[in-house]
Amino acid sequence: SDHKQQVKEPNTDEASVDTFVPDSASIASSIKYHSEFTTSFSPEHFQLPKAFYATAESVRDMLIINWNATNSYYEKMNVKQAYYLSMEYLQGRALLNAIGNLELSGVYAEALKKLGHNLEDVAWQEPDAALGNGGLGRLASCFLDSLATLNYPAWGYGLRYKYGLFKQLITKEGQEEVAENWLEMGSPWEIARNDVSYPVKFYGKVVSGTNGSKKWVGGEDIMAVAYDVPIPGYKTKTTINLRLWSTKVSPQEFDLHAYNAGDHAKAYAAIKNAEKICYILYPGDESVEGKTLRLKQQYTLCSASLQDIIARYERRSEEPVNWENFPEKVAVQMNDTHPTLCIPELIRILMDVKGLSWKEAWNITQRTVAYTNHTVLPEALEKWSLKLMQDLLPRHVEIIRTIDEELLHTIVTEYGTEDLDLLQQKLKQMRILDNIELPESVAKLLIKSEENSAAHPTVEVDISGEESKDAVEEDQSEEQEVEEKNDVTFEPDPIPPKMVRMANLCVAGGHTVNGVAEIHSEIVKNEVFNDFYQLWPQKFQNKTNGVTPRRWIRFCNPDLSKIITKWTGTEDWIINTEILSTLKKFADNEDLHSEWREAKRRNKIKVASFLKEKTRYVVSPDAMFDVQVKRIHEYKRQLMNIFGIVYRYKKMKEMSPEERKESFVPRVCIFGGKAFATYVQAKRIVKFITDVGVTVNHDPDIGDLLKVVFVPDYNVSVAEVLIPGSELSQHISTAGMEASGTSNMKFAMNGCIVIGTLDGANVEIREEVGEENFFLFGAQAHEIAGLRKERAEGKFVPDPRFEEVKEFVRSGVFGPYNYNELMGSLEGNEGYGRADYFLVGKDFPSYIECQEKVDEAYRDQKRWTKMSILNTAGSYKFSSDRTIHEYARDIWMIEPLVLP
Ligand code: NBG
Repeated sequence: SDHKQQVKEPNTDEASVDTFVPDSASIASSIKYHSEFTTSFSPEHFQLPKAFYATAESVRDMLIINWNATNSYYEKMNVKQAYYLSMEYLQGRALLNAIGNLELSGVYAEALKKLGHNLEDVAWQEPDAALGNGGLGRLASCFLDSLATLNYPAWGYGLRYKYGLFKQLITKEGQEEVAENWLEMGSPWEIARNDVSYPVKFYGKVVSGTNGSKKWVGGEDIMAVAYDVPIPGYKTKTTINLRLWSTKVSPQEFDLHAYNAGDHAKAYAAIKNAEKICYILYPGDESVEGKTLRLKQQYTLCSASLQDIIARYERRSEEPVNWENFPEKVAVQMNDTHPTLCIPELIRILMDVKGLSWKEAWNITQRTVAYTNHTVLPEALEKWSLKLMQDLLPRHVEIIRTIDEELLHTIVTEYGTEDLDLLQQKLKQMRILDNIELPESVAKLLIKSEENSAAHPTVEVDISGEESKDAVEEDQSEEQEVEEKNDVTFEPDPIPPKMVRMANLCVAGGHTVNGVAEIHSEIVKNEVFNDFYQLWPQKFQNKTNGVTPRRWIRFCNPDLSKIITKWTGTEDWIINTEILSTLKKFADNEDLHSEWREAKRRNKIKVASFLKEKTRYVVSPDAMFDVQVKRIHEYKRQLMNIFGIVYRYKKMKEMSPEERKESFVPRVCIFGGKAFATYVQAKRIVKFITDVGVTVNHDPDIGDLLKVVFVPDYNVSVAEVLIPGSELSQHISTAGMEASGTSNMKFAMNGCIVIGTLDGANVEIREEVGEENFFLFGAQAHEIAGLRKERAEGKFVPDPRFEEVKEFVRSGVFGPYNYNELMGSLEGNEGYGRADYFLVGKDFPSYIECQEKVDEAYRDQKRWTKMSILNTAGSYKFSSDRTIHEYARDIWMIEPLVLP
């Protein structure tokens, strides 16, 4: 009841004096205005697409007012700001989120009604902005919402890809990709900032100036132009900025002479060359061209953002600028290794442009940047060819060499030269540069101590001056020799490729390294970066991920939200998710149970009609909705899920109809997710799931007892429909492989029960919701290495049920497609290398046994509903508000700043 008194009806009495709260009439007239003067649609008609753009324009007006107020206030107060640099943002749709955060949903619905439209239909017109691949990009977007809501002075920086993540079609052949032109009609949310642009250089060479200064000259110049996207917070005026860079030709590069002389192709080439940098999210990087483009993208993000941040710092500083103070005003967070070039770029600008010494620049940089690791998959830890980087960014490679040398000296100091083998091993493992001669200053030390192994040489750290320059030149000439030799002999290259290890650079250059869930941060410390952890234990932290409760409960699940507000007595849970835990005390309340079940059922009906529209499969809302939606990847083990379904199907087929009904709870098994376009095995998995669906869904023996549906084109908006209507949610990765997962949090918040392994954030979810409200199975992270070894030595004896499933698939029940390769990956047949690397066979028995427990729990609807309530009640920790508070306090050292 305490809470109840605090509940504020939106837009009633106490709108503060300086805030104008629009009513539905004024909104309707704003929408009408924009439909006439702003959108580029037929003037006579006010149909849905136009209604969306006109509505969005009217919201944009309000966002811009707050966004301007926020930016001017930051400028005036000159407080420390955090900058989140990310190559990906998975924003999804913005309309309902924006009016929800502005608390104007009701009046907007009314206004649109007056104009003959329904708000929900209008909202569905918006293209889904997918400037990201999956969890990493969606996390960045959730963080922006929390930063704004909590009034933290912070901005996001990213790239404005013309084509976001591809659109997925599901055909007879499986997944097909088509380009997603989300900007086709223009984006009403962005503000083109033609007044904010910076030059970005590629290629060229480094020349020495007076007293050791360096200058990067020549090469190719492009312009990065800012597009600003206002990000409104919930129930606050604070509206922060997401600044996305687009690229265009720099005026000097456009060859007017060539154009006038009729060589149009030459003149256009420069335009294309600049613009193509921001065409596509994550271009395939198999080819040399693709790699260069990706590196250009990364550098564009880093260079333009840092130039912008530095310009702002200078503008807000008094003359002469005190660079030493830069980290007191600026915190830069690198979202994974993709923005690692921030480190050498900040050093370059400070040294070559602002005239600081190496020592000063290196110190300021280390105090400014921090790094978040999002994966332990070795193939995902970025490495760049030194040659490619040397060509594209010659000055940065010089700087990276110096950082590498500095690091080597630190390692020598730490380990001493007594145990030379140990030292050599550490140097090799921890270096930023892989397969590259040691710089002379370090090599000398090693030789000296080898000659004089009894003595204890003092280690002199000398990285300035001529020595390092010599080392650079020597290495370059050596590289040339190698190339020439190869040309003549045609022998396969015996020399391992020279690479730059970006993650090592991040750890050396950042003041903090964090993992994204407790178990993941332990793996980061004890395995992935253990050498560094031993050297700098104080750098390592954990920041368990979170998701925004605005988008992921309040706006996507209004029915459940009403119930939560009613039973907790307040709407404050939307900001203060701890309040959700008060639901615990009503976990057995029958009234709550029936309301809870009703809401879930309404959401399931929405899912059913969505599935019908997208796939034409008709499913019953009385069945259990069992969902696995995420990127398709072998480690996420969609294969185990579908094998479990095949096992269930086979058992059903062996039974009489009565027995069948007795033994199984009816289920709708829903899959969704995209496979990377060149990831063949993942695409086979998609094809297999859809084939199983075709057979099972048309089997008259089975009816509503089992349906298997693959939802095409899974994205943020699809998640917003599926999650509220799900009951069981699968997070079944091989333990130790999923850094965190974030959809597991969204499902738990919406009262779904997780079936999962002890991996990523599952571990913490289970802790919070209680082990009796979580379906656990499978091997644990510390057992995996041993199990793989056993597997490789041929000692693993597969469970007969697993063999049975494979046999059944091979018998051709699911159509003529040849699944040999798919099965081969599980068996390690010739040509399939690592046999069942993700241990599907090992975990299969405990998985299907766990699924039996799921059926049993579901049969008892009272028990299930209680579990569901306790999942929502226990999910409060997983709000991205909590995560952002932790980043602000422990890494960025920033304070909230509330607008007056
Ligand atoms: C992903 C992990 C997820 C994690 C998100 C957000 C990458 C590289 N990593 O487990 O796979 O939840 O990052 O941290 O996309």
